[in-house]
Amino acid sequence: MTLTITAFERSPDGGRGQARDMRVRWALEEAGQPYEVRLVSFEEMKQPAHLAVHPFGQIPTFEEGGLALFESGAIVLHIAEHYAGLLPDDANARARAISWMFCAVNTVEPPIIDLQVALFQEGNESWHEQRLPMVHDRIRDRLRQLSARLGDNDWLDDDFSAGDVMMVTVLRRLNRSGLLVEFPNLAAYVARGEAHPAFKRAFDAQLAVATAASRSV
Ligand code: GTB
Repeated sequence: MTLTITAFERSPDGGRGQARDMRVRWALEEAGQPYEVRLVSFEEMKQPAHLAVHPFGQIPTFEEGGLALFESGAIVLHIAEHYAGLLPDDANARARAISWMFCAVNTVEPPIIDLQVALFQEGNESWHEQRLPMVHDRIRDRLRQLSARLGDNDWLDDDFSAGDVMMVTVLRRLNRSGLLVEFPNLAAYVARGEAHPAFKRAFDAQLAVATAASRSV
């Protein structure tokens, strides 16, 4: 059965692997599952055909047989539950890995999204300069707590899991902020994730799309 995901035809990040198809690609690479990618433009995302799969007109989506999914966290969880390598067998360890997945999107990612909004949508507001330090500090609070929990461990729980796929891709969104380097164990954690061959394959695949798009301008 063909497994198809969607991604930006022209990602605004130019191939830095920041869009949320990256976490889905990485999970599929870890699981060793071949997949096809349907590239969509911003216009196509808002058309009925795409809205039928994604009610909010966004990427990524996942389609396999009669199943169509949206929400990157739900897609990664589905992949992790159906293929080996991303969730432990032990029931308690599995539940903890899923907690980390939710933590990544529900606790750590929201203040990071606030920063992207502040930088890319509020830059011309009169209060932008006053707001920015508060946004940075809210992220620092989360990073401090996460850093304390991670300590000297390689991964969030004992073994690498879908929780790490989600958390590493969320933390990578801070790559250009300078905030991650304030927490050396978190920077090293992200680097460990990025060193996974599966991560590299996923990264290269999305970069190839961006490179082809830039050539076709
Ligand atoms: N909660 C959903 C999920 O986790 O799947 C959020 C999906 C989402 O925000 N999708 C974005 C999208 O489709 C792409 S990933 N946006 C188009 C739209 O809403 O019209 C967010 C994203 C976009 C670009 C960068 N970047 O350029 O660095 C980074 C992240």
